[in-house]
Amino acid sequence: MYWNKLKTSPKLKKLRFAIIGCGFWSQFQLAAWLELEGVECVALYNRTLEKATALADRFGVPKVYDDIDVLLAEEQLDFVDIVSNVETHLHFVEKALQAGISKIICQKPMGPDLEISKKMLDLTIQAGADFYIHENYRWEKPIQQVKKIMETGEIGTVFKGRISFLSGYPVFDNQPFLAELDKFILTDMGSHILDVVRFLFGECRQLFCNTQTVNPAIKGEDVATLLMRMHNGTTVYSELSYASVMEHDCFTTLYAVIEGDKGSIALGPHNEIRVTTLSGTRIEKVDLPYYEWADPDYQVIHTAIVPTNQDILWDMQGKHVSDNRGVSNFETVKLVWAAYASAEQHKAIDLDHFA
Ligand code: 89V
Repeated sequence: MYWNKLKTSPKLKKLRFAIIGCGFWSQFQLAAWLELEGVECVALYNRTLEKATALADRFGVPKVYDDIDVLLAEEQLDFVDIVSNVETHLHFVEKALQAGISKIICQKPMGPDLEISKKMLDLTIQAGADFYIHENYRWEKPIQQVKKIMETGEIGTVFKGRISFLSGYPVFDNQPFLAELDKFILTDMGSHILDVVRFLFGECRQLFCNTQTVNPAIKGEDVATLLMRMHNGTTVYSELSYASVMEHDCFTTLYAVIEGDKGSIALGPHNEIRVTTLSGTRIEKVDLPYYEWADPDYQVIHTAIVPTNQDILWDMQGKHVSDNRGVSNFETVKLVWAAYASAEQHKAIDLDHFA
């Protein structure tokens, strides 16, 4: 499992990169890069320079810019890591390509809608650039462990799954722009959950989705419920909510129940996995790595940024092909927008004939 292989060769040349966007998420993204060998953050960009300066001072980054053109002209970069708001992703991808940068990482979701996401993917393919989407939930340690157990065959052939994210966490306090999105939970959290669905169960053939807005203070939907038929026949039910009051709040992990013909796997609170077969139930507790920079409220996902970055770095170094490449992540993007189409049209969407 990748979690056990986090090593890079110190002999390789360090890849020089810049972070574009110094909002809430950038401090964790940068701190996670600093856990790895083989990379060097040489510059930060933010349209408000003070934010870039504060981050640079904290992490010892030598240069800051509030003009992206100047940064791209002055710095010798191997890659850029775009951590800005989704509306600006295309703009910065275009800027990087124009500057001849051949490796681009961008936060999820790829773009603010399906068309712009497709445009980003096409532009990077046409330019021959390596394009990655920073998708970290499939790298959460409990999710990796669930996948590992599935692959042992202990629960037999999987026929059904449930993936849940039910939360009441005041996510808008740290990321106020989320309350302003016309499309909220499916783009912000659905991008993660549907990517995990693909990671665990393969590609989706058909889906049905219902969305609701429960919190009157936000623009977009905060509840989405999906039923999916996968290519291999597995049925997956997935529920996402930021309007839930639960005994065990999911933020920021996922709960899962996976059924096979010989047993079941349940991932629940406190990163505990319960595996049940006819012989009984055994319990595995997944211990997370500790990073002093990780916010305890976000511990599962913040600690997953490190293996995500490592996975992308290995791809950039030619060591393997990452599933976080844009071309693979676009399948997740399609699921998100098929879910909106289903909710709007009140009907199931056939993925083979979508986008
Ligand atoms: O993981 C994320 O993409 C974050 C949050 C947990 C708030 O949704 O935006």
